[in-house]
Amino acid sequence: MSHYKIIFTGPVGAGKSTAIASLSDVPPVTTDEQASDMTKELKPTTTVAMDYGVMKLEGDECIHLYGTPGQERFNFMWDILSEGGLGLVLLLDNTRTDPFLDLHFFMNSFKDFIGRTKIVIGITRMDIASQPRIEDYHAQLQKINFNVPVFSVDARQRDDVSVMVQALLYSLDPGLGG
Ligand SMILES: Nc1nc2c(ncn2[C@@H]2O[C@H](COP(=O)(O)OP(=O)(O)OP(=O)(O)O)[C@@H](O)[C@H]2O)c(=O)[nH]1
Ligand SMILES: [Mg+2]
Repeated sequence: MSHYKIIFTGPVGAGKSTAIASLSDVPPVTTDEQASDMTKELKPTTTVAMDYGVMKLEGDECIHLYGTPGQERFNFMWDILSEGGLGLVLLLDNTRTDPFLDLHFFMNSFKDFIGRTKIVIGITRMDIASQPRIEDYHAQLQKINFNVPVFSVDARQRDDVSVMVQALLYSLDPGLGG
């Protein structure tokens, strides 16, 4: 039996907990607590430690899905959760004030991890804000010499999340994407 671990990260409200819940084949573990400060204007709860879910593949293989808290004050969890991870899903909320700032912030925060693994990026809430466009994210990534797949995803839609994760798995091991 093979086990693989991938990490979901990104800013508050990008949809990490939602995406893991959409994808998981078992009831997800969440550590959401009532939000305080600015976060509660966005949504009632926020992840304080981690999310966890499992995606079953064909045969005995499964992918362990770990989500980080978005809030920077819990960033000590980012390294802990990344340990042993094979790939990263970076979710960005297109309605945030400056999604490119978020992009660069997370690419920099996870640069060591990204250096050793593979990454895919999912842009959420494009139904609410259609700008910036996917090609604008590609242009930003080119500036920092990254060629990363970028998907438009609604974290509530299992199929959207699944396509993005399959692309990541395929880039890790063409036998896995299925
Ligand atoms: N309209 C719209 N809503 C979305 C989309 N993707 C996710 N959401 C909603 O956005 C919210 C995301 O919340 P969470 O999943 O808690 O976000 P998170 O990234 O885990 O946030 P933290 O744990 O606080 O860092 C949920 O209410 C989702 O239903 C999308 O593409 N469009
Ligand atoms: Mg969360």
